[in-house]
Formats: sequence, C-alpha cells, structure tokens
Amino acid sequence: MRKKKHIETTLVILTRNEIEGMRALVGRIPFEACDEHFVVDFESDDGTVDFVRKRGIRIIRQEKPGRGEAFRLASREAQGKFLVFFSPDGNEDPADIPKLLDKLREGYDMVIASRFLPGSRNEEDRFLVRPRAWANRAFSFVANLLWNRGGEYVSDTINGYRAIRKSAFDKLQLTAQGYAIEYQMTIRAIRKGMRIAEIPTIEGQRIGGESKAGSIPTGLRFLWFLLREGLTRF
Ligand SMILES: Nc1nc2c(ncn2[C@@H]2O[C@H](COP(=O)(O)OP(=O)(O)OP(=O)(O)O)[C@@H](O)[C@H]2O)c(=O)[nH]1
Ligand SMILES: [Mg+2]
Repeated sequence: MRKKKHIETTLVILTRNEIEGMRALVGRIPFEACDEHFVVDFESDDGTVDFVRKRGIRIIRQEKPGRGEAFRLASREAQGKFLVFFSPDGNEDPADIPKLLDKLREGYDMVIASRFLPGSRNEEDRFLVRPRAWANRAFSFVANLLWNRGGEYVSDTINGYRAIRKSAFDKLQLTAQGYAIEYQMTIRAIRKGMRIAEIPTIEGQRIGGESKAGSIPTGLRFLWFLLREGLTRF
C-alpha cells in the first residue's frame, strides 16, 4: 500500500475579486514550499474563480463574507499543522512564504510579516503623510501596552500576511468576522503568552481591482473592536 503523504504545511490564498493580482502573482507563489494549498473565495465575479479552477487549484467558496470567516473556514479545511495565509492583491511578496514557515519550524506559534521593522517597507512610505501606517502603528502600540508582558514588541499586529500553528489558531477561539481578525489573533496570542516572531517584509502596491477596506470605516471598526476585546475575559 502506498504511504499517505504527511501534510505539514497548508497555504491558504484569500480572494474577493482579485483577478488581476492572481494573474500577476500566481507564477511567483512557491506552491512547492507547501504540502497543500487552496483558495478561499468570497463571491468573486471578475473571473478569479475560473482562473483558479483552470489551474487545477482547489477553491472553497465562502457563504458568509469577511476575512474572519475566511480564516476560520480555512483552518477547518486545512490538513497541515502549519497554516500560511497569502492575499494576492499585490501588497504581499510571495517570496516571504517559506521564510514565515521556517520561523514556525523554529518553534514559534505565530509569525507575522511586518511592515514596520528595520529592513521593512510600508506601502505608504513613498508619501510624507501616512495615515494608514500611523494608525497601524498606534493600534500596535496600544495592544502591546495593554497586554504584552515581557514578550518581544510586536510591531505589526494587524498585517494579514502571517503563518500560525493550527493548534494555536484553534486555542485563540477567534470571533471577528471581517478585517479585525488579524488584530484579534495577535492580541489573543499576546494575552496567551504565545511565542510570536516577525520577519521584515516589503509591502507592494495593490495590483488591480479595488480595496474593500475603506480606511475610515475600518479604523472606526478597529477602535470599537479594541474596546470590546479589552472587556472580553480571555
Ligand atoms: N476570502 C476572502 N477574501 C477577502 C475578503 N475580503 C477581502 N479579501 C481579500 O483579502 C485581501 C486583502 O483585502 P483588501 O481589500 O486588499 O484589504 P487591504 O489589504 O487592507 O486594503 P488595500 O491593500 O489597500 O486594498 C485581498 O486579497 C482580498 O481579496 C473576504 O470576505 N473573503
Ligand atoms: Mg491589500
């Protein structure tokens, strides 16, 4: 009998109308660095679904919207003990995928691609006024101030480009539906005293399509979320 291949790593690609990004990036994604991969898609109607299927990539269609939903669905479907989440909109450099996984192999519970470390670059760095980057740094500052007791400072608590052990993901019992999912994941990992590492990343520009995360509504949602999370016993 043939021995079943051991699945260590699962690559999850998150899409909601990302045809241009997928076209540009699919050839650069190091699929061979992962034992399993699939796309989690929410209602794309721009050709993303066909594009993915034609390449023989498994696609899981989400029924409820939101990145939070996508992360939980992916974790239920994944067979690997290490999960790495990649969004093909141009912001994330696919070459970081093996680097994130290597850090998990070193024993960390979660590894974040940070846009705010020495050697990193943030999408807004080309501008003088950087509202999104400043808001991101402020949210990270508050999370560390409130909950980080002696762990390494986490410089980018919000970036979605990250890898995590499935066992750690399950322990965090994440409830956020949308873009707050990553922030919640980091806050709860800090509160649980999990081992968190960061690697510097170079954030690229969005390749095509549209951002679904307007800065002001997303920022306000984060503030509201921070308040609720602060009041949650965990
Ligand atoms: N599966 C899934 N993917 C989503 C959902 N919402 C957004 N995405 C994907 O998540 C990634 C990040 O979403 P964006 O809208 O680019 O948000 P952002 O990165 O904060 O904003 P910009 O980079 O400025 O556009 C993209 O690849 C989206 O296609 C969702 O509900 N489900
Ligand atoms: Mg983006």
